[in-house]
Amino acid sequence: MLDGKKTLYSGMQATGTLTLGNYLGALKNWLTLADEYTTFYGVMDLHSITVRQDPADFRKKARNLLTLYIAAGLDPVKNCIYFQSHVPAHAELSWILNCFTYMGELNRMTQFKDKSAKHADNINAGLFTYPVLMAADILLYQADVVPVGVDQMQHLEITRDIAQRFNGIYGEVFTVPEAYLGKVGAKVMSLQDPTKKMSKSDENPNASILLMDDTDTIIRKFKRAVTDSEAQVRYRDEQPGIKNLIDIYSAVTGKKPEEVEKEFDGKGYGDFKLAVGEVVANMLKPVHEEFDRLTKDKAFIDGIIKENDEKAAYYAMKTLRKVQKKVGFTERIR
Ligand code: ATP
Ligand code: LTN
Repeated sequence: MLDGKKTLYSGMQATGTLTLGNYLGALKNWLTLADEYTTFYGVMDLHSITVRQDPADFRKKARNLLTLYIAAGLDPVKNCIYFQSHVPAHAELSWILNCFTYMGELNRMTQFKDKSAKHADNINAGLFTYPVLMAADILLYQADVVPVGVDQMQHLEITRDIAQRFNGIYGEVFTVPEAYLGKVGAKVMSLQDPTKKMSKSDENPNASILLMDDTDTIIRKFKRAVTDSEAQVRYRDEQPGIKNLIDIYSAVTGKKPEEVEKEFDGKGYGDFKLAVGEVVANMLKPVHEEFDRLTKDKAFIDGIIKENDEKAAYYAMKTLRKVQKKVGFTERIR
């Protein structure tokens, strides 16, 4: 509890380019949370190197992600937006928590299994202990709530288990976090295979709308979206492609699926796809403009980085010192 508010922690890996799925499913929902919570959002660059990165490209992507958080509307004064790698306490607590996590627990993680299959030539120890670092992220800030998608629930569960195990031995050191289930988070599906989620690591460029795609590209990708031959805009499981487009249209416009069905009653898929493309492009236009403006203002972004790094480090250090004392490390002499 900071300033009488509960604490919220979340973040995204600095890999790939954000998709419409990341935006509607995560980022957009973060924008209003600062009123109710003390919020921390990391650019999770320590996690990113569990998969090989090209240094120059990675540096650019990480900074772009932080800039995009702000361009999308996260106020960097109200929200602590920072780079995970700039706060050494993450790596330090992660080591300590490694010693309170069992191999058997980590072996059960489905993300580890998936990523090892995908990167069979680089199954490194970091990939295996990824969830311990994630637990350190969350526990350092004594987070009460963590907004994550269903894919990350298993990691949140292990975070809770580690926290409870540690508290069981040393007393109430960590807040045990809960998953934050906000408004029904849109699950955006691939435009080429509506049974799969839209993902930034999809090889087919037509499957995902990237947050930085221009209007023409967005409209073209929606026009090519895989649908069906029913020729009616109906919200039903039998038409997963159309259902996904209705979900996207609803998430952007705030209209209910029934209202969308009515609006496009009797109209063809071509008209509907164009309309979806247009509302998405219009939603993203101000984000693009703000991103371009912020990218040019190096001094402003640098200032935000410096200020928020310090703020994050202050809170993280408080927890780390407490943990070090509890486990019995010798006190520092100053
Ligand atoms: P990758 O393709 O590299 O696995 P990803 O696109 O799935 O990545 P993450 O970085 O794992 O994205 O997730 C960042 C956040 O965005 C998470 O909270 C996740 O739940 C959310 N998210 C990702 N994809 C979607 C989607 N298609 N629909 C809704 N939310 C999503
Ligand atoms: N593993 C998460 C990213 C992530 C995260 C966190 C999310 C790393 N540390 C702490 C919430 C809290 C992902 O892949 N989406």
